[in-house]
Amino acid sequence: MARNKSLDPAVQQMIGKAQTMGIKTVWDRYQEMVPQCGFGETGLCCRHCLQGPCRIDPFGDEPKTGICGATADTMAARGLDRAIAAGTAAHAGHARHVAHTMIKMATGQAPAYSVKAPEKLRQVARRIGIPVDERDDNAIALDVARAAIADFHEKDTPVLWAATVVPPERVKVLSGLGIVPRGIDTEISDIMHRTLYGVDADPVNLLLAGLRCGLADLAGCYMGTDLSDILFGIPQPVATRANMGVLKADAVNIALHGHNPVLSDVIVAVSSEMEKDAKKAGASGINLVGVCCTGNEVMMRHGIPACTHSVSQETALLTGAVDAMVVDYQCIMPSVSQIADCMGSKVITTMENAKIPGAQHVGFKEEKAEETAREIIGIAIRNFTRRSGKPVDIPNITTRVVAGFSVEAIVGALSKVNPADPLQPVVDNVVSGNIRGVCLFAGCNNVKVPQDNNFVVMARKLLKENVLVIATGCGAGALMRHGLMDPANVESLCGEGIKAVLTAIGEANNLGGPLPPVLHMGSCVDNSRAVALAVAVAQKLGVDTSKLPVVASAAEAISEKAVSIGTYAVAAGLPTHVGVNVPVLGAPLVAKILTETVKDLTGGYFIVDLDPESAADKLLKAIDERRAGLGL
Ligand code: NFS
Ligand code: SF4
Repeated sequence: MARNKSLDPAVQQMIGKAQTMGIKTVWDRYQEMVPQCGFGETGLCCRHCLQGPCRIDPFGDEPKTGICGATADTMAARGLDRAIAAGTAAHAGHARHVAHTMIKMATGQAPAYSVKAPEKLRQVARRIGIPVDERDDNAIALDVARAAIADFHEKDTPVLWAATVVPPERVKVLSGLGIVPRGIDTEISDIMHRTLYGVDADPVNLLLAGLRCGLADLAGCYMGTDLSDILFGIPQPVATRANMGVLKADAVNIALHGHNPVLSDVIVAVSSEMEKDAKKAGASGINLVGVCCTGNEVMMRHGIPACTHSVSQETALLTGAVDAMVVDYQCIMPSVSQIADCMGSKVITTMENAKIPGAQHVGFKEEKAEETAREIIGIAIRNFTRRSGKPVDIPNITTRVVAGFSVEAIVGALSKVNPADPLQPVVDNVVSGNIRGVCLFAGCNNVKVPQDNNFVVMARKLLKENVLVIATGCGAGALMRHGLMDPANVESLCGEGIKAVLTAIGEANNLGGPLPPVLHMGSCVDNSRAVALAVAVAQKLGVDTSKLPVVASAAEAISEKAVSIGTYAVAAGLPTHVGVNVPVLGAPLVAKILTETVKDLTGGYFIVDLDPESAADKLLKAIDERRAGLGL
């Protein structure tokens, strides 16, 4: 039974435990919600004004428009736009938080932070036109952070973190469509305006604005990655482990959950100095583990092991071994505080905009980052004292993971193969067919899909077909928990071409074996790294990104952030698969534009397919079409 909920044996074990204990999880709550509302599911309900709610039945004799006259296509396009705006707002909030931290760092108000990657600081500064010669780190960082803040508001020039991160040819295509963003917040606000009662009713116009907002989301993500790399370091390959077996019965286990490294990175930094306090409390030490994208951030930069991801976040607490789950914002189910209560764990919220009833709140200020981090670790240690001696159930399951593949790390590894021209081997292997194409797996696990099933089935199939697979977010989490980031599995998982490529790079870097089958590029904001890689390869080949044999998949998406990311993937010209129903399918024109017509505009398009086998086939077909277009 548990298998139709999750493919992960550790999660299955904890679902069994929850059932025995009579604790409800996300899977139970889903069952109680079924059947879900068909109007909402197909995008045909609207609550944008107080005359509503309105719904349209695509089959029956009921009204074909809302009370104001909005058609199915208007409703669905408005709804989708609002999802894109919400996702964009989340990444924007994240990026702005890092930018403010950088300003405080550069002006001496936040001593816990410093410039960890001066070379990246200069590279970013140069890209956005900030002088670097003979200037010290803090002076440049202050200008970069101020330029970042300026990108949120409308100005005479386009958003820097959008217009400078894609090739000029792409900017030309996007400006021709009028979809280069003018300010990140401006675009979010524009969507809220035009989707208001009685404003934009034209589905095409609405969707174009949605694409522009999607590109504002690319800017937020890219900025989040750039500034985090500068403050916390550029990820480099690191060996670690994943799944719930990384919890230790005798240690103070702290699960870092959410998204922003601004707090979690400091917790990692001060945890070693608090080891002695943990030992005094009778623990073997402090054991930090990651959940969701905060987990990805600290795994990429510090090799912190990952406990679990996305839809299974509650199961981490069901082990009874987590002393504190420390959360910042985004993707944190409010249910965690109830489950923590049952299990004697503590959920600690830290952000002013993300409090959860039943959780303890420790407000985080960058100015006092280390003090807050110590306070949080102290709470976890005290909770360990209460838990100590009580039985825990830690599934004895882990997988080996090699992570840390920033673009810089990939280029670094490639430069051992060809020091003069690191990207040439990629081009050569694409031309020879050793690399048939590239697929990015991104986004969440959704309760409507047996957890990890779509990711694992699709990635296995594509690897056999010699597609280079990269991953971010909880998609990366899914693939790592099933061994797809363990170099030892290259032999069994990969087709001959990809195997040869991963092995050659591994050997040139003296790794004693290949790179892992799937390259972990980071958290969801780090989908920007995938864009950066695609842009670098496109420029090397001298073609636009829409010509590359590169595809993307949010195979088990949940969050509105996955919607905004999918939108910028399409705006960047990529065929983009979504493995769950998107609430537009009741609107024929909108569905057609997203899956077909948009191809003529940006080159990218959505593929909605709930079956992972046929979805993989469609992505392969898209890759082969692109190869044919390049004459390969
Ligand atoms: Ni992405 Fe990361 Fe995970 Fe989905 Fe949530 S943690 S930002 S939205 S659930 S992948
Ligand atoms: Fe109904 Fe129109 Fe109001 Fe939406 S905006 S709730 S369709 S009247």
